[in-house]
Amino acid sequence: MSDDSIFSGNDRKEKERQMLQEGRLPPGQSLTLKWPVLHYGSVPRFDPARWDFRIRGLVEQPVRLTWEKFNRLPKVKTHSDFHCVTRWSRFDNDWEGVAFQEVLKLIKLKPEASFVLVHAEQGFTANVPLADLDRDDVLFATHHDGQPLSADHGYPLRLIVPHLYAWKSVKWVRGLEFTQEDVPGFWEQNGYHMYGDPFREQRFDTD
Ligand SMILES: Nc1nc2c(c(=O)[nH]1)N[C@H]1C(S)=C(S)[C@@H](COP(=O)(O)O)O[C@H]1N2
Ligand SMILES: [Mo]
Repeated sequence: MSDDSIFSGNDRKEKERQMLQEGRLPPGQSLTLKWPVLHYGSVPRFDPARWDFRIRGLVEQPVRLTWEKFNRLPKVKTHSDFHCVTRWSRFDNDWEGVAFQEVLKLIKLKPEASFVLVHAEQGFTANVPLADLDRDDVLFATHHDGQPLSADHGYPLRLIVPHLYAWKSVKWVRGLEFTQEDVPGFWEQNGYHMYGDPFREQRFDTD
């Protein structure tokens, strides 16, 4: 983004140069202090009475959690950077929510489970290897920088996978499907990379 008033042009360029050199800013990214909104489709409405979180696929027993149940799971706080494939990065985000590893405790995986198709409202999906979710910085966030998520940033619940491009950080998340093979999600079917490591610039399926 080129219109952050808090950064004057030279300060930003200098900081970007330094952060790139230190390996914190991925190549081809610019720093933003704002938080752009990006998604396909419209912002879904949240109905706590009908919302559920479903875990299925290669699990011994499928699980369905109501909002009340999900929201009562223990919470954690994390601090991480966020990198969008459209070339902006937002540093130092404070997230609060339910750790992915907390949700894993609710199920017994079948040994073949190796990938996850993350499901959201309106049929949106994203695929992530299980090992990339089973990390202590991955969570289902309810809060950002001390505030409840706004509707357009994913309220009431979004996934945060800080080490991959942000299209894997699924907003309005509603469930997980464990698979043996890597099944392409929404953006992955539309030309984006299957894995999406920002530090290797894995933007498109041709990268
Ligand atoms: N459900 C859903 N989640 C989504 C998307 C989407 O289209 N639908 N877009 C992704 C993309 S491309 C990005 S960059 C981030 C943006 O998150 P933000 O709008 O909170 O900045 O959300 C991701 N999560
Ligand atoms: Mo994105």
